[in-house]
Amino acid sequence: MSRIKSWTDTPSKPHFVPPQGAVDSHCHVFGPQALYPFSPKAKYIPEDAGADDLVTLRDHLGLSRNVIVQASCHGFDNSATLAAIAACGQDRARGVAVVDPDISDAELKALHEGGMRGVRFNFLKRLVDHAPKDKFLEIAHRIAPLGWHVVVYFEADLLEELTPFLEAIPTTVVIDHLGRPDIGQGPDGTDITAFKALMDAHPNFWTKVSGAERLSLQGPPFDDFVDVIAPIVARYPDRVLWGTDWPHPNMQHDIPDDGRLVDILPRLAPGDDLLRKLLIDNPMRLYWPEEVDG
Ligand code: 0GY
Repeated sequence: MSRIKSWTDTPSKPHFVPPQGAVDSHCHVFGPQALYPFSPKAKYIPEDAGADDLVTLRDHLGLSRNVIVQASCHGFDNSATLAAIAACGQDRARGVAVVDPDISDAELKALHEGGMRGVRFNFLKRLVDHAPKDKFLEIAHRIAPLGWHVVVYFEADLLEELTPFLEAIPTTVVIDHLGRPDIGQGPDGTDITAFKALMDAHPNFWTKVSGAERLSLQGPPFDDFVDVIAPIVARYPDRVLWGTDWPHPNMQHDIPDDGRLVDILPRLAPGDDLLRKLLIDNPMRLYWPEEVDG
């Protein structure tokens, strides 16, 4: 398998200046392979994208903190993500782990000490071979006492089938990239309507209003994405997160300019109040609760 370079080394400087303390709540690191080899089961093998590059990007974009989500190419071995959290410092980075269902309590505790605050369940067949719901629920019950939450990644065609499983999760549930709706259906389309019904019915469900570069049919400046997703931010202001998704796993065409992804923010969340919730208050509650008053 040849290694994929899925990001640009020369992102533009955003025109939009994020508020001080803004969190990139969805990004990843890859390797470096020499230190942290990729999983034999990886569905793609990326070029190295480690903590130094992430910090350079964070500062370039005017962001303050990162939530580093374990990428599928590293399987159940969270060492690369933990090393990146340590390199950034836990005041600047926290993480979301992917764990073997047979993980021990001691290993979960070590992940917590290393800055993990959630676990991710991935249902994309092109990324993982197995997504055992019964095992995932066992894990969800075991991480609940740590104060962690569950992150789920699925596509819109699975929403209905997965709903009973999602409802059985005892923690906050964060849905990656809005469950990947078909943006081309517009703001009242079937996919986003079903997604809103799910969010309306479950106050413990949150979502990441990220993935414009994957979901938009039009590309920059992502007007179609903004038309469909800005109403979601307005409807659930206290249950939304945003992230760059750098280094954009698996993307091989139309590699996004991260500066332009940041430039969507004032249109996704118009006004200081919404922006502050999306970029600071909401992620701080999930990832740095010890810094949140009350
Ligand atoms: C994402 C996207 C993807 C990949 C992964 O863990 C992963 O490998 O998350 C994808 O290919 O859609 O946004 O994190």
